[in-house]
Amino acid sequence: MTSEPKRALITGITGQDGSYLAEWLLDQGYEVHGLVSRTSRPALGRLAVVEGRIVLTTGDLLDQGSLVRALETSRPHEVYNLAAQSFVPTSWSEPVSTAEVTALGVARLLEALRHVCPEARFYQASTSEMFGKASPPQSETTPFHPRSPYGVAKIYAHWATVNHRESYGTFACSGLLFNHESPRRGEEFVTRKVTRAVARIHLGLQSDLRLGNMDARRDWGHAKDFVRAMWLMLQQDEPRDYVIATGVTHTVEQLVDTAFRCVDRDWHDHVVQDPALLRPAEVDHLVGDATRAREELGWAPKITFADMIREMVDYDLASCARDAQLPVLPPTL
Ligand code: NAP
Ligand code: G4F
Repeated sequence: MTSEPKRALITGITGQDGSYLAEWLLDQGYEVHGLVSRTSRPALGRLAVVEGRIVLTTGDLLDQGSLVRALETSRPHEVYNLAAQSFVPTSWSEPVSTAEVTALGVARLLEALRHVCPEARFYQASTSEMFGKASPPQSETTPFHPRSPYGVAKIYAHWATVNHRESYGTFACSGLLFNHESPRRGEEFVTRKVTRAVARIHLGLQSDLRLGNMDARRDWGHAKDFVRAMWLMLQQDEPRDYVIATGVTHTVEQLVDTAFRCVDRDWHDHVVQDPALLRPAEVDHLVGDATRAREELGWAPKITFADMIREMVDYDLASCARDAQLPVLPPTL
């Protein structure tokens, strides 16, 4: 007798993490459903790797009825809420729409969950941006001090998740994830902006790279490692919140240096610091203490920072050359 597969609904499936999580869950034997908006088409490219193997449902965190319908259709055992307005600078230019999606969107989804499938397990994509100004290393017990409207919205979503668990006994977890990157990272985030620029400079398609604060420190891991942690949280006996981080921090300048070295170039010849790219308030230093995740989930990252940057530069070299119809030359030529 064959048992029915577990079903998961992923919001934000067209994003970086959504695509890796969909792959991971398919590998675990899940039936994977994804929430997409009517305007998601440009981002669907990330899902090429899982095309034909997932079920897409239209819906939006701004629209309560669409969330109810998505849950009724997919009847999930697990819901992963990855959808958000996730780019920090946009949260200053659009603080209200950021709050509508990133904060209130979670309240709408939790309410829908409570009525349609209260037994489903729930994962909320929380972030190290919530720690903001708090001194490193940051752990589950570090008090929040957000430095952007995005961080503020994510704190609402975090507490909405915790409160839902405490009020209704929901199996709801908040994953406090530090920065994680990959070749599927959006091009506006600093790692991908840098690796794409390195590729384009090496191919002669661009001469310089404009950046803001190069002193900021981030704890950068690989998205592939981090989505595994999301899944592990929902497989435990009891729901808890976990910091997920590598415990290793680099400055933006070290990131830039690592990426330019991949093509044997000196970043000083190409990088221009642009005051227009500085933020109204900065998060200076993030480094996570993931002891709880290591001890309770058995989670540890497998991919190093240097290997990840190399993978991203190689990917961007190939894709930029393909787009420009150029041959890819070895870095030393
Ligand atoms: P991402 O690439 O920016 O993806 C965001 C996703 O949210 C996209 O699929 C987007 O869909 C969807 N979305 C935006 N507005 C929506 C709405 N109104 N209704 C439904 N879906 C909507 O983000 P990511 O890097 O994969 O991150 C995943 C989650 O983890 C986010 O919540 C982010 O805030 C959080 N997080 C990320 C990191 C990190 O370092 N990557 C660290 C901590 C936490 P379309 O583009 O198709 O509209
Ligand atoms: O890559 P970033 O834009 O990521 P940020 O702000 O840390 O946020 C990301 O990680 C969070 C987890 O901590 C997520 F919750 C969030 O959704 C997002 O995925 O910027 C990283 C650092 C910042 O200090 C920024 O000031 O890089 C600095 N930076 C310097 N020049 C730049 C640039 N960032 C961007 N995007 N573009 C620049 O030109």
